[in-house]
Amino acid sequence: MTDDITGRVRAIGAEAPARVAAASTLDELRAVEAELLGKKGALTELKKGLGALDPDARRTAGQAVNEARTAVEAAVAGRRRDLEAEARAATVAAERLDLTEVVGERERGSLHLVTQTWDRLVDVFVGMGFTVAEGPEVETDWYNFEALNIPAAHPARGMWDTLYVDLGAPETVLLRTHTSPVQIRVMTDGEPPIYAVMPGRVFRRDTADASHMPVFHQIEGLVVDRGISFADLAGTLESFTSAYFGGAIHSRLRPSYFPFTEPSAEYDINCLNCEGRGCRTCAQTGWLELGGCGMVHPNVLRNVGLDPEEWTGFAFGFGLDRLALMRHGVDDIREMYTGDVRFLEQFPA
Ligand code: 2NL
Repeated sequence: MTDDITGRVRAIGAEAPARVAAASTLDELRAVEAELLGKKGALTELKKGLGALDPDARRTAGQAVNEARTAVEAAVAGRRRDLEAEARAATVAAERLDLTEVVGERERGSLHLVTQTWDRLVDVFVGMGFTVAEGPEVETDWYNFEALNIPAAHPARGMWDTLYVDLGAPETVLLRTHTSPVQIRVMTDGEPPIYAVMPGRVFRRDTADASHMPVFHQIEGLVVDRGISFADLAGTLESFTSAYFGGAIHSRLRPSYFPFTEPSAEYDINCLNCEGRGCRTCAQTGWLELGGCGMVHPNVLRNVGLDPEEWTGFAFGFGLDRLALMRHGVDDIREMYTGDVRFLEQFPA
């Protein structure tokens, strides 16, 4: 009887670690704990039998019960710690929030096609020894017309549909219709020799269509020095043409009329599409008109206080937007000013 109880108690104590370890959840562990240590558990049941034993056997068996109890309690406590840690780790993993964010690559803009064209033109002229001058966009009648040999009553005024500004006497303050007033300012404020280009925004009272905008851009050039001839003008424009468009593109001058130059000429370049062979772009002529030019009119030189017997010069001018359109095969100038990113993105730089 004694051996029986003590033996069974010891067996329980020996089996306990394996049974406790087999519990894979906290609920299972509680069940194992109850089976071993609870009020109706195995050890409690065996303990009830101790009263029937003789004192020596009772002491031995009682000691075995206490040892078994201690061993079971330690095993349960250890397993509980492990299971609780596992449960906490599972909760943390399940409730984990990903607070990181993938930040897309930053998009880089680019300069507008007009600005790119402006910069390249200036680069080429600076490379040829010209300086760059800029001036006001709101001008007076003198700088925009009078000084340029275009008197008020002159029919040539009709060449420019002018936007007047409500300042001073009627029709005396205006939005410049060309960059030529800057050339008048350069000649008035400085001394020859002058080798300068003037890029800038200009304004005409025009309805927007495929080839006209009321606001557009020009670049003009001016040379004033001693002994400047028409050959210098032709040579300068030919050098510019091959520097800007490449060696396959050449220039030609055709007689024309401007009030501020005499003689005057239109400035053509080989068609950029067919390089002069003839195609639909140039109506089979091989040539595209880029701008105008001529020898500075003696009246203009007098107007800025220069003696035409001492100084001669040439000037030229062309549309910057028009040039950009030709160069890139764009068929509508309005594309330049609607700010549609699908158009602008085609000219990254
Ligand atoms: C064109 C033609 C031209 C000029 C501009 C000029 C300026 C002064 C004196 C003489 Cl101060 N001439 N500039 C000369 C000839 C033509 O421009 O078609 N521009 C878009």
